[in-house]
Amino acid sequence: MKTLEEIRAILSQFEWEGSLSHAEPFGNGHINDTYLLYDDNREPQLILQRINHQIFTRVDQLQSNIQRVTTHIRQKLEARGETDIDRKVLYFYPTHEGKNYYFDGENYWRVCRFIARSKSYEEVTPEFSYKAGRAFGEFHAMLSDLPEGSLGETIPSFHNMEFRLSQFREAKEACDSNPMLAGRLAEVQDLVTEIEERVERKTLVEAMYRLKMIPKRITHCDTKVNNMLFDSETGAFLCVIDLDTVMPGFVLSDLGDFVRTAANTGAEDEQDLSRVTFNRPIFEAFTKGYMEQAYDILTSTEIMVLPYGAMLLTYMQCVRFLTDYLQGDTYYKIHYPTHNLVRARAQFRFLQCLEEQRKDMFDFMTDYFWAKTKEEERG
Ligand code: ADP
Ligand code: GN1
Ligand code: MG
Repeated sequence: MKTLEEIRAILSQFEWEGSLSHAEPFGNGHINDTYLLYDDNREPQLILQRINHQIFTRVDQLQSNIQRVTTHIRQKLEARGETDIDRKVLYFYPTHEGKNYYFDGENYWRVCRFIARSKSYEEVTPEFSYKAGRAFGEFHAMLSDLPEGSLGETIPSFHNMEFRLSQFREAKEACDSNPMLAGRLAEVQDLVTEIEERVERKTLVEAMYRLKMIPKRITHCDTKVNNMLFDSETGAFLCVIDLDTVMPGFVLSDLGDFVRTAANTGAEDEQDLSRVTFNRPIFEAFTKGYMEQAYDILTSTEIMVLPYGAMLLTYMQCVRFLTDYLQGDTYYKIHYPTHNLVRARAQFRFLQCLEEQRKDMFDFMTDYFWAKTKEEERG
């Protein structure tokens, strides 16, 4: 935790005119450090973030992606005469040198305007899920006309399941030969077997991409339920946040990560696995909202494989948490020694719940598509 004086010194590098009364740590992120900063009137004004450059090694690329995306969205909102735009798209303050981050010789910092009277949620109702679906559908649609190549990968192969599995296998081998960690591999053998049994099905998307059956588009790649802001008074959707991982990817990833976090009745790191169940109405509401906004930009193959995203992203997260556990917890922030293992087991339990209702999810998608096709045929 930085002191107020240290925070003031960082802030003095940015084009923000005001004075700071206090700062507090904010949010539940696993990667960056977030602070909420208050002005002299004790009003929250700014979000200060330390970008974890061990993980985001391409800070320049990352900040330029964010700039590109927020500028593009702002232009679209202005063009359609939207009001209250400063609460509907993030704004990052430039430094006095005109850069969108500041390097203090050790850490990278950025400062963003705090969106007043906003709230993020860890749990949502179907009504909110529908709004979230519309929000992410609109997010994809608004960014669909950015020229190819305008955004780079902030973390190479970020949602590539083949890559995540190769990291997992390397972690297993390294763990096996590390006396400090060897007990961990024996402890997770059951989970390793379950993961290996599913490998073929879970690498399908990459194969489809190589065969040009589905495209990559600009996607968010971290559509956790708490990465969107709603108006705390009216409940209206305001803004998509946490844009570090916006990059070319598959739209099914974004549906998948939302379902993984919002449609799980348990926590991401749930210890009591009986609390982990699949709340299907959350999936259905999100999908409906999403399709209303994104239908026109998607191909029929992309639409038909969307539900697969829920299974894929849950599986991927299970593999990623387990990999980190086998590597000695170097990636995700943990709050106790077995935290990553608990997370991996909770993700696996949720995957099983999704697999049990896999057919219902695909039926829902097919029915939606069928109805939509009929509607179009009728004109
Ligand atoms: P992390 O990488 O830690 O997940 P986020 O950018 O998601 O960082 O921020 C953490 C939390 O802070 C969010 O869930 C949200 O509640 C809040 N938050 C982030 N940015 C803003 C903002 N500009 N205005 C208001 N709240 C914000
Ligand atoms: C990380 O920073 P945060 O908590 O929004 C991670 C995501 C994972 C998520 C799991 C850059 O996101 O990919 O899905 O934790 N971000 C990165 O909760 O790895
Ligand atoms: Mg976040």
